[in-house]
Amino acid sequence: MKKLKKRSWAEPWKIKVVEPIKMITKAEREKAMKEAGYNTFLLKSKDVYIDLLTDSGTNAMSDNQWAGMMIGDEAYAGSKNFYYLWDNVKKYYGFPYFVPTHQGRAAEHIISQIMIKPGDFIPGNMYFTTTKLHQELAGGTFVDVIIDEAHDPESEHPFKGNVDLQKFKDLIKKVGAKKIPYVSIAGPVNMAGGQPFSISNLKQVKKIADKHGIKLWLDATRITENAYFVKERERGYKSKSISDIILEICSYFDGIWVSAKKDLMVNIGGFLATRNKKVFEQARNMVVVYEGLHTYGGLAGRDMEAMARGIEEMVNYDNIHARVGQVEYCGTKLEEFGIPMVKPFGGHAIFLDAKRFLPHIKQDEFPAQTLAAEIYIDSGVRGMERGVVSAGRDKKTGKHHYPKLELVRLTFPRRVYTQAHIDVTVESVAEVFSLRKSIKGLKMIYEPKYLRFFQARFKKIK
Ligand code: PM9
Repeated sequence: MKKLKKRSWAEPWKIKVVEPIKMITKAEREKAMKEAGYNTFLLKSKDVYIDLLTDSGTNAMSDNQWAGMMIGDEAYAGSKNFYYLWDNVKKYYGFPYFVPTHQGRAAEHIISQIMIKPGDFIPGNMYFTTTKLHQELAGGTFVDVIIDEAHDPESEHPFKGNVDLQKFKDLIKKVGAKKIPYVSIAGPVNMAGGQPFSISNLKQVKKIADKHGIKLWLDATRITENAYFVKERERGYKSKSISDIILEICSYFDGIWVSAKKDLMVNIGGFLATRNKKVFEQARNMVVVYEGLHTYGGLAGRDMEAMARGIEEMVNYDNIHARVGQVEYCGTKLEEFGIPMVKPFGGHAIFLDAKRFLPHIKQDEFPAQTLAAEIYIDSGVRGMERGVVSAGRDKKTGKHHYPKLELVRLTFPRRVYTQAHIDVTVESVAEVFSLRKSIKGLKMIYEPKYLRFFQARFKKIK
């Protein structure tokens, strides 16, 4: 008789509403990909079978969140949903002041414009596309001070999101603390593969920053995942709740910005929150220029209600355990086929290492862009490029940035797909891996000015 080795876990929810999906034929997928210029962002969603493009705004809301949508108070000013959301931001993130925005990058825009002066430098634990662009548009220069291990897909460091303290100190020495308005920390680090920072590293960063009068700001978009990894991996946190860990992390920061489209499991929304009254007053004034009145920030009352309820759900341990567990399930299955990936597996996605997957394709022929397109053609599974295309060009030389990490992200929307969808995805990646030697790279034929990965077009190299 087969002996039970370990007990399985299951998602803490059951499915009440379903949205039909279907797989179109391979010939149709080839045509769709060509028409989309080999850019998965340009595919029509009706042509996608399993959509792992992003976990942003693609989540399944709970019955409780949908019920909340029905009590949306759509008053132009002072909606009751705004006050409920504000209360939850205070309670779960620990900041007294709060400004809603329609999504994360709107909050990044406001914070960058308030905090950064032309000529400033912003150290951070690896760039994120929209964050860095807003810092640059405000006249700043982003400086990567993440530990070297973060750029190595094979390093098994448990906290690859940590700041390299020496790199941070060197920057202060080089440019002077006055030119560093804040340290821009993200947790987990999206572009590094969803890798967390540790609280002990954060405390050390804070100590150096305090000594020089430099503030810390946090991109808390997926902070629940970072808190989960701290609980699992950092000494002293095992018995703490996710909620307590988030509150402790936030206590080291002057403020945060959040894309609510991730942790909060809503389809739209964002916000910034701070303990700095002056920054708050400025942000509250700027939001009326770009988003709408400060009590709705470009959102409907019902959206804010769903966000407020989403915060309460995101801190539920079983929820976050199932979420990260799904990513781990996918990674473990892929490992059985010898697929090269970023290790350890991240919180929101599996990142395929395109450099090792397609070693015969040079980085300026876009291996990750190519791989994302090939997986879609094989099975209708849509992932996204996180490599040279996402990294953009050097502002001074005009040449491509060539990041060490050339990755395809298979991102899991929260509460959307089952293990069977993951099995289909794994088999597709394995199939493409078995045919990898015959795959040719791409040539870029159209490049937009900003965030080119969203809209660039490519053609196949013959
Ligand atoms: N992240 C993602 O798919 C959606 C757009 S970029 C492909 O990962 C962080 C850490 C993010 C993020 C968006 C934003 C911007 C800020 N910080 O998309 O504007 O991952 O709500 O947030 C995406 P918004």
